Parts: sequence; structure tokens; C-alpha cells
Amino acid sequence: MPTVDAQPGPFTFQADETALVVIDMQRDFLLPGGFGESLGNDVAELRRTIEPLTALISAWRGAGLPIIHTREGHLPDLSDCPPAKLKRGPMIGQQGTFGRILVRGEYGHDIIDELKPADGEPVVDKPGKGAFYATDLHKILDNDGIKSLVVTGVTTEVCVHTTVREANDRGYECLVLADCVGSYFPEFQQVGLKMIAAQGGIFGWVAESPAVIAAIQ
Ligand code: C5J
Repeated sequence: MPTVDAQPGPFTFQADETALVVIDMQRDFLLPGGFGESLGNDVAELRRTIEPLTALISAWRGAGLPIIHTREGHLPDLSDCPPAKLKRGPMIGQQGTFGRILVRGEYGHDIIDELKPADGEPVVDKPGKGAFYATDLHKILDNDGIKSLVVTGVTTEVCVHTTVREANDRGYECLVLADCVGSYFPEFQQVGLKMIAAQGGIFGWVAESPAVIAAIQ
């Protein structure tokens, strides 16, 4: 079985029972001039994940292993957006540079060109921060016999963390890749990763993508 050098210790996984999850690599969060930047964030903090993720996805596809992509966003009438979320994110549904912000079907809601899903790779649309809430993700993974997740995407302390916590409570082993997850806030990136591997791996393991690529080749 492949083993990856990780924190807090080696992560061993059955390759055919492991899925790569790519969280919310959407234009709204990553493109210069988009929603994320309009909130005063430096998108370069997220964009540094694109290159390692491209290499990882290519290797993962090459090994014939499953990949699942997610997108955060809402129905055009925002009926699936809780008023509390809208109150704290009043730009959701408003017209932005790349269409209505975080609304399904808009240009900005879709995944960046560099990481476009391949035919047959599921894209899970989620209204929340966690990828399991109000989605079929658990069913998709269960049907495929998946028991471990390699988790990547943005943002580390929000949708990545929420998804990893949800996955833990559902019995999945999670490996989070430090170079393939990004936060607008460098301090959250650092602490967010520390929190995952703390206390003997309270939420899972943390490693770097080259170690995973080497393990599956
Ligand atoms: C946020 C996300 N940060 N994908 N979404 O609102 O992490």
C-alpha cells in the first residue's frame, strides 16, 4: 500500500479506496478582479496552489484514481442560501465582474480553466462550506467504496476545514496537502494545517503533494 511521509506520522492508504477531493477552485475565489479580491484579499495566496494541484491531478488521473470537484454556490433565486449567510455575505447574488457572485451557472462560479474537471469526474455543488452538507458526496464516495480522502483546494480554514471535519465524523481518513490548499490569510494557513495534525492527527494528516505523487507512481 502507498505510504506518504506526513504529520503527525506516515499516512498509508489503499489507492483504489482513496479519492482526491478538489474544493472550490472557482473563479470567484481565485481570479484577479473577482469576488475574493473585491473583499480586499490577495488572490496570489490562493493561486500558488494551482501549479502543484495541476501536477497532482495529472498524476492522480494517470493512476486511474477518482477525483471529485466541489463548487460553493447557490440557486439563482438564492432559495438555498440561509438568510444568516446572506446577511454576512451580502454580495452573494449581486452582479460582480464575472457574473452574479456565487450563483450556479455564472462564469465566476465555475472552476478555473487550469483545473477544469475531466469528463466523468463528479462536480458537487454545495450551498454550505462543508462538502457533505446538503449534497450527495457521502453517497458518491460510499458507492465507490472510498474510505480515504486526499483533500485540496480553498480556503484552508473555511471550506477545506469544514469538509475535513465533516469527513472525519463520517469515518473517512483525510490527508490534507499543504501546498495544494490555500488561505487568503497566511496565519490561518499555518494554524489551520497545524490544527488538522495536532494531538496525534485529530482530524487527519498533513503532507506535501510531491510525496503523494511519488507514492502513486
Ligand atoms: C469561503 C471557501 N471562504 N470555499 N469559501 O467563503 O472557503
